[in-house]
Formats: sequence, C-alpha cells, structure tokens
Amino acid sequence: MNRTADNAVRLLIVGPPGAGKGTQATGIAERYGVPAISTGDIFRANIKEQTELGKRVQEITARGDLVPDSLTNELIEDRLAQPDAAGGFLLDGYPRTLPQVEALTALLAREGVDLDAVISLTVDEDVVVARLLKRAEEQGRVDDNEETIRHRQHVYAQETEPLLDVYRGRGLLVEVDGMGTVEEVGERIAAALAEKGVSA
Ligand code: B4P
Repeated sequence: MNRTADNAVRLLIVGPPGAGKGTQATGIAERYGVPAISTGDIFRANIKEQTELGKRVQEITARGDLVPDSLTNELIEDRLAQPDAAGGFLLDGYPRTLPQVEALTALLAREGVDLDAVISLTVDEDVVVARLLKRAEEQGRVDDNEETIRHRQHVYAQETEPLLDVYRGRGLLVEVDGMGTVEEVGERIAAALAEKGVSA
C-alpha cells in the first residue's frame, strides 16, 4: 500500500536495547506501508562509509552513549522531509531523550499532524543481555559486549524510560510484552495497534 498524507500512519517503537525494536520494525513498517527509520541504522551506515557524521558518532556509539540531541534531531528532521515519509513512518530508536520528544512534537505540530501510537516493548534485562551477546557472536557489533550492553541498559533507564510517561499521558502508549518468538511479539503488536484503532 502507498500511503499519502490523507491516510498517513505515524508510529514510534521504544524499548531497551535488545528488546526487539529493530527486529519488529521491519515487519510493522511492511504491514502498515510506511518506511522504518532507525537512527541506529543511519549512524551505523555513516560509520561504515566514514562520512563526517560517521566520524563524529563512531566513538559515542561504541561506548553505548547517546549521540547529542542537536545532531540526532537535525538528522530526523531531514529524514522526515523525504518524500517516502509523506504517508507516515515508523521511527525505531528515536526519540530517546526528553529534548528529542520536544523536537519531534514541535516538528509534527508545524506540519499540523500527530503520532498515532507509541509501541513500548517490555522485556527482562537478563533476556536482552543474552540476546545481544548472541548478536555479538553473529554480527560482531562493537557495542555488543557485556560491559557496553549493561551501560546501554543504564542509559535507557535514565534517559529514555521517562518518555513512556509522557506518551502514556498523551494517551498514545501501547505496551506490548516483548518476550517470546519474533512472530508471537509481532502478532501482539498488530493486535494492540488494531485495538488502538490503527489498522493496516
Ligand atoms: P540502536 O540501533 O537503536 O540499538 P539497540 O537499542 O541495540 O536496538 P536494535 O534495534 O539494534 O536491537 P533489537 O532490540 O531489535 O542504537 C545503537 C546506538 O546508536 C545507541 O546506543 C546510540 O549510541 C545511538 N543512537 C541511536 N538512536 C539514537 C538517538 N535517538 N539519540 C541518540 N543516540 C542514538 O534486537 C537485538 C537482538 O535481539 C537482535 O540480534 C535480534 O535478532 C534479537 N531478537 C529480537 N527479538 C527477539 C525475540 N523475540 N527472540 C529472540 N531474539 C530476538
């Protein structure tokens, strides 16, 4: 389906590192006919290509720290201005801080639009650490070692978890249990969005 501004669907997926955001994002984006936009993927692609942006964020992401808000906000503003985002989007890994929430809210308000739902994936910390250590073996991502993984969980709790209250307060939050197989979690997300009135 090619969505337009008239039937746009605008979604976020939030969860601790390893919760399955990136994994689920592809399926959700396909189902709803919108692009999945992952700030983590954009940073990794830039690091691989050794662009100016890539060089600036390389060490920050390797440590498991967050890239400065100004840089990330600018990146998203440019990305959402691309034609393929006119019919909506699924943002994966953005916003991650309260200033990023404010920037996104202001950006959408300027366009006279709002989010349809914010999917929050919940998981046990030990399970996510195990998942990421497995990914370390398979893909060799530099930020997937135990020390950095624990640090990223801490950064999530400090910086990102408070966002959930903001979106809950706006009536946008859809909480989904992220434990189980990829298919089971995907079905739960689809059912929860349908219940919220967001249909494919
Ligand atoms: P991300 O790319 O967002 O990294 P992540 O939190 O680890 O999530 P990812 O999507 O990769 O993993 P997923 O949970 O799907 O960010 C990387 C870095 O970029 C950040 O640390 C930060 O430095 C920077 N950054 C990104 N966005 C930023 C922002 N907005 N502001 C500032 N800095 C930012 O999956 C993990 C693993 O679990 C996979 O291997 C997957 O196969 C497995 N898995 C998933 N679901 C499963 C299931 N149900 N069962 C078993 N395994 C499963």
